[in-house]
Amino acid sequence: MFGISEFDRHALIDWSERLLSTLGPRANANIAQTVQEAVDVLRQQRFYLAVLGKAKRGKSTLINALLGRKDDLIAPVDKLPVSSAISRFRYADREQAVVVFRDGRRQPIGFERIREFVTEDHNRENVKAVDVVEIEGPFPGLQAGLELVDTPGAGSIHEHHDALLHAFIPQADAVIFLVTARMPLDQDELELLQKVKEADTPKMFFAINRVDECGEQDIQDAIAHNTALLARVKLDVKTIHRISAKRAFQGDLAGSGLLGLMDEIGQFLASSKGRVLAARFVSRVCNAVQPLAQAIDLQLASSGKTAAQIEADLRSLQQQKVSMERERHLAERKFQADWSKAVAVFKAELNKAHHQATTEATNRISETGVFEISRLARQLPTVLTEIIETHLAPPAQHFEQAVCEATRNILASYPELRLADGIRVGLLPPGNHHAAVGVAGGTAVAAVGVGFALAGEAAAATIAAANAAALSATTTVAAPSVISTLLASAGPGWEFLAPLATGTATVAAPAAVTITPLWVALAGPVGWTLAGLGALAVPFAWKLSRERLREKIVQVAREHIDNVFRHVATERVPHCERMGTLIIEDLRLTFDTQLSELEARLVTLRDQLPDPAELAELTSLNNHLRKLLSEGADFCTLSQVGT
Ligand SMILES: Nc1nc2c(ncn2[C@@H]2O[C@H](COP(=O)(O)OP(=O)(O)OP(=O)(O)O)[C@@H](O)[C@H]2O)c(=O)[nH]1
Ligand SMILES: [Mg+2]
Repeated sequence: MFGISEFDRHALIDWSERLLSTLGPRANANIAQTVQEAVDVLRQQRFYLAVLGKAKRGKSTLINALLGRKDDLIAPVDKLPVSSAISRFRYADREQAVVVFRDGRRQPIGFERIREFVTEDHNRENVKAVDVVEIEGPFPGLQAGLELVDTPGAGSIHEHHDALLHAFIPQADAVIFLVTARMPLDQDELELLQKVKEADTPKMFFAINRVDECGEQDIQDAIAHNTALLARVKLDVKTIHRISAKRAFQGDLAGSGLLGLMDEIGQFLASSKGRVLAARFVSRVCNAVQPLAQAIDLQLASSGKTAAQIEADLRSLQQQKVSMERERHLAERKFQADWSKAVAVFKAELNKAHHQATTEATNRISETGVFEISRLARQLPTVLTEIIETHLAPPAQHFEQAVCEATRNILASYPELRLADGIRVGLLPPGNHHAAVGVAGGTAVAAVGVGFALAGEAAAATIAAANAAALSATTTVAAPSVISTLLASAGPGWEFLAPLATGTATVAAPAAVTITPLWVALAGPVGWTLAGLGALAVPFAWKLSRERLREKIVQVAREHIDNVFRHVATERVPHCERMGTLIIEDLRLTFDTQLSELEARLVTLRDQLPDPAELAELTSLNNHLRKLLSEGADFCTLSQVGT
């Protein structure tokens, strides 16, 4: 298996060492430790391949099969939800297991004790506070640094599994996503897929497991269904593998379908492992250094002022805060009114959509020929999903447009404070934020991290030229998260429109926010797309006469459409109603917090103006740092070309 070349590895490690030595004593223990950990991972070429899926999809069985185990001692398997903690498997000449606890303690154990720490039976809800169990042994296939990761089942009755999983997913370099053909993908699985997508996991392998339990038609249906769903959430999956982990575990590798999956994994590792490792390394190091770089940036950007000028800014800011209250109250009242109207319209359109969906479903079923009826029974989840989505999407879209409009208005009319030298303090909608970042470059990006974006063309030029501009820019408070999420999800005129039926969209402002379009969010826990519907097709598929079957399908379809619309009306609409109030609270809180941060910063600056020597040192450090950080980005590009 190929990895990263010796030459590239040295270059990357050398780069991180130069970065640390440039920072000198400013590099605190946290930065040094994170960089050291990243170097360790790179040296050992560790590549985490995690198996993910809902409970009982066969994840631990697959791990045992891939490790060539004859027993389930190290990855316990059962009919009830089993795995309660994360286990990692890596190659070593000797067998050993170490339990790593959340508080950092490490306890070596024998293989026979692994069950005590990773199963719901012995470590219920992970009461033992296990962070991970590291298991080593002469496992075939793991010699080149590949580490397999077994995870607890998502969306099981054990809620803590999801928290564990969500925290782990961003660390995975690649995942094998396991589903089964008997149960169509449900809401829990869709959410898990979203998490993988949000984490930008470099690669996902997808497999339908337990195919030995199903007929060919069920497998074909599941493949078609999953293909459509993966396309809908815009996840790029080359092949949907059909496997039986159990058969492979029992020794029938050839008949298990596992060879195809292993082949795809091998090819990916050969072609891309180096690129993934390099990119991961650079991003870990850059993320560790970024807060410090931001602080330096901000200090420089405000260094041109005298203490008296800063004092004047401070007083002016405090006076305007008092007088802006009335203006703010008016803007909020108008927003509340617009929002309530949007909700009322949505409710009315929802009723209409409910009726239309029921009529369409009934007509489709009635018009289906007698010989096609059994097939329709099997495809019912997909058919109903389509119908519901078709009718639910337009009202949801209208609602999105109306509330986005209301949100844009409040952002535009929210008060703005002006300080000396043209400093303006105001809320910035995420769309403009792109422009701000574009203008002010690194400084603005950096400043966002501490709550402000410094922009304004004149100031940006100064910052770029001398890295020492005063606070004479537009000081812009990034729009609060709820609003960015909402605005990012829809509304004409926003360049990052998330088109209907897109699972997620990533927006770079104010920090990277990954959002789900509102109309998908509306489904919420109902998950009208599939949850629950999957069970419909199975129980009566072949057992009833065709005409009885038709009646039954109509009845079940109506019930499910009723259920979905009822849930949207009773669960999601009230949530949408509350969102308006939340947005205002969020807006207020964000603006107030950021104003106080700005005040505190001004006070510090007034009292501790850096002397010229300090400034010169800071400027030089900043230049070096920027150069090194951009060198890091170049590594990723180079290694991409090289592999
Ligand atoms: N028929 C069949 N059963 C399988 C297959 N893979 C796993 N199973 C069975 O499915 C059940 C669950 O398997 P596990 O490997 O424990 O599933 P898991 O996904 O790790 O479950 P959790 O740890 O609870 O999330 C066990 O009874 C396995 O024997 C398969 O390919 N075919
Ligand atoms: Mg398991």
